[in-house]
Amino acid sequence: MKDQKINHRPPQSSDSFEISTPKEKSVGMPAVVESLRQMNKYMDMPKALRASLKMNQKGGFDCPGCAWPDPDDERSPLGEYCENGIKALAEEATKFRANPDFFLKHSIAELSAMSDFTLGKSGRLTQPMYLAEGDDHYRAISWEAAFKKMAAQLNAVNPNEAIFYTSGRTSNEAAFLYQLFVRAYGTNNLPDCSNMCHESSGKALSQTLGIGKGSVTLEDIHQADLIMVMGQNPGTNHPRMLSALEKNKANGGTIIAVNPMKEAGLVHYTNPQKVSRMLMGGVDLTDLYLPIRINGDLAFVKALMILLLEKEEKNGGVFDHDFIKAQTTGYDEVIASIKTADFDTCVKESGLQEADIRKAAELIVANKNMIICWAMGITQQVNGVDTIKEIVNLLLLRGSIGKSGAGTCPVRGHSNVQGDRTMGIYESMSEGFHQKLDKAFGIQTPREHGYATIHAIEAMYEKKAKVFFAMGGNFLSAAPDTDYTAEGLRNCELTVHVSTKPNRSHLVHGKEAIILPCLGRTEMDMQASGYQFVSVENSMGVVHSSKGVLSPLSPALKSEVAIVAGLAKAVFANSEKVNIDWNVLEGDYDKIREKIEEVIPGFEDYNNRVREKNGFELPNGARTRNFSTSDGKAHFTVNALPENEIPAGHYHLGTVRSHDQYNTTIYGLDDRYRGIKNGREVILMNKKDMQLAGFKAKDKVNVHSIFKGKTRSIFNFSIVPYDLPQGNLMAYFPEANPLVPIDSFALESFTPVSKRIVVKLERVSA
Ligand SMILES: Nc1nc2c(c(=O)[nH]1)N[C@H]1C(S)=C(S)[C@@H](COP(=O)(O)OP(=O)(O)OC[C@H]3O[C@@H](n4cnc5c(=O)[nH]c(N)nc54)[C@H](O)[C@@H]3O)O[C@H]1N2
Ligand SMILES: Nc1nc2c(c(=O)[nH]1)N[C@H]1C(S)=C(S)[C@@H](COP(=O)(O)OP(=O)(O)OC[C@H]3O[C@@H](n4cnc5c(=O)[nH]c(N)nc54)[C@H](O)[C@@H]3O)O[C@H]1N2
Ligand SMILES: [Mo]
Repeated sequence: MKDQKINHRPPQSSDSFEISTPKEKSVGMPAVVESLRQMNKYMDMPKALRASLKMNQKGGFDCPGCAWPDPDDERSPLGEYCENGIKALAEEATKFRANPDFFLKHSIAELSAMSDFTLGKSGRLTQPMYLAEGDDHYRAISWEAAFKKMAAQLNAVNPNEAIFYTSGRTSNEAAFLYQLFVRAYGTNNLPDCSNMCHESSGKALSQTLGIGKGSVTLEDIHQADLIMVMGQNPGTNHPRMLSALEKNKANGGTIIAVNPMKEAGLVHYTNPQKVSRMLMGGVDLTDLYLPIRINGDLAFVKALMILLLEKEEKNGGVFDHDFIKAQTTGYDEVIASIKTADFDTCVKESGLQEADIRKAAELIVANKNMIICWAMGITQQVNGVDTIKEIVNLLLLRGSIGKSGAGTCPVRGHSNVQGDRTMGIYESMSEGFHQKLDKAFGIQTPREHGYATIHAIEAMYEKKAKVFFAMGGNFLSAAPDTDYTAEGLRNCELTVHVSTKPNRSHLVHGKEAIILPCLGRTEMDMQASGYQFVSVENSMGVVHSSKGVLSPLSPALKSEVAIVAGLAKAVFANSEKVNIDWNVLEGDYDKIREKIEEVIPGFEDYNNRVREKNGFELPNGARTRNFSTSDGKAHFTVNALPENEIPAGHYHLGTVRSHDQYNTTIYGLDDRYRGIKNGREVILMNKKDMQLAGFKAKDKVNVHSIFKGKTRSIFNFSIVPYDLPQGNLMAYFPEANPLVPIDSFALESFTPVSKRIVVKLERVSA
């Protein structure tokens, strides 16, 4: 068994699949049926119903899915849930168990031969598991022994040789305690999933508007005159956003969607919680759909600005001069750059029809208050930071910031990814933060910046890091360049994962490996002082509580807070420098919140305000036109057009989520809206491109990504004809991750370029 190869790439999930016409309508009855089917298949039904009624309800738990906010007053009695929220629930509260017997039955090699779908469906982890050096099976271990082993290893290395990753589901309380432990231990190596996600937004927004978060509230979305949704697929990834867009339409709003793919959720929506809407057949959401070429967004926004300037110079009234004069800098420079930009080049680079861009400009001028929403189609590009700065330019010209119905809306992914960052999960926190943390706990934390994700992978690959600890997530599969990342993890002395379910990162391990099973959001968290709740921050900066309702599926599960505290106690058992009472913090989360209040601005009176019905809003300068930049003004910036040219015979490939997955967790093998059934190893391709290259539907190809002289490949993927701009291809994340080069990242934010991989296709002969 020992020398059997461990698959670090996901094996084929299915070898037969069907293609049908993509849908133009989303949600409605099929979504309700699918939710029930998932609950029925993976959960005990009474438990499932009880839990679903508590999801996103006051006093209940926050959906473990996305970070979209909940409405204050109008939560549906059916539960403020959505199809993909239910799938997230069914996944976490599953009736299946990956218990010690499961690991005794299957060696690591056998587990790695399972597809991601099968592996995930094996169920919830129930016991801490340990893989000894040279062993081929994980075996049950006690918590105490696990903490001891980790502490011994952590105390044997230099703290900067250890890496502490966080995925974005971790609560504020757990995240704060975790970063405290890591910094008290002696490093700022705190990479997180945000590095691969909205880091470009954070960088661009903090430079231009003085805050790395979006500026709008849910009410703004309802009230905006115009919403432009760029590089985002809310029908699948933020389904509750659709009911906010529906409300915007009902209030007379206009929606523009900018996306290479015509996503069903953006086109038409039937609200599943309103019987009348189900009978009436729903609403058309998007007024203007712009099938942009991959990474054509910056050119598109520039083209819009050229047209707006023309209109401004002709008739006036387009730019908000009062605002611009009083509260911005860089206006003259940006106008000068717009004047020298070439409109035809911008049109060509965007891949859009000139008439469509003119229509969009007219809609912008006709509608006073504008919000721009965006997600991964914008951030995961080499020039992602610049594109977002260009988006800010457009909003600033219109004065569309810091007033009702206007502003920036980066739509966050994981349900507490924004909160984790607020809590200090970041490799380079400010000096002010460190000083307060030091004072609150009587410690001296290191100031040297740590590794973000890409640098952490490189450090492991180069053997500069020896311990990898992950608070949630599935680092191997989520990270770029799967083969390279796998080698990095294998170079470690110890890899540890705090997880709810088995995933591929458990199988591609260091010399020793540990899996620590934790409570999920849905489960009751009992500690010394009693029943605990945690808190999370949604995409719009509202902090609110989340309380699990289901009894934990195994008595051995620990909360993430208890795991951090347990590890800290073991690591600092003989420490003279760190003298923190971890038991007090673990036993009563109010005590952690008191400390958060001491260290992090905006959390005054945390324990009282978090108990209020709708939680509380964190301060947000951009929302009130108080820009916390160096000069207190919003900054216009000049951003060059990116270089998108590729040699003949090459394509741009983007990686996206199907309707049946949560990042690397595969719920099922279908992508209902896109008409793909029972298959994930697919390459979506324009029909004309297929003809030109001589491909038929379902032809098999190997895909080669060529970057800086190195070729990376994936094999035996099937061509699916799809309505995409010519020259653009799409495939699913994580199957296509081996193609994303480790050294291809967004400038300034170091976000892997997952949306524009330069590839060639090679036919696989039958
Ligand atoms: N059910 C479910 N919910 C989720 C997730 C999930 O996996 N499943 N993941 C969560 C996470 S962590 C995140 S970050 C979010 C992700 O949410 P999204 O950003 O919506 O996720 P992606 O599937 O990456 O989709 C990106 C969209 O951008 C488009 N696109 C690709 N390239 C370009 C481009 O160059 N320009 C433009 N304008 N568009 C482009 C794609 O066609 C696609 O519609 O969702 C969160 N919610
Ligand atoms: N090619 C490509 N790569 C990408 C992307 C892309 O669009 N294309 N998107 C990127 C983005 S936006 C993101 S955010 C990252 C996501 O990266 P990650 O956050 O690392 O990945 P997930 O798949 O969300 O993690 C799933 C695992 O988390 C664990 N888990 C679930 N719930 C909990 C919990 O409550 N507590 C704990 N401790 N563990 C839990 C389970 O064991 C599960 O297997 O991937 C990035 N990678
Ligand atoms: Mo994300």
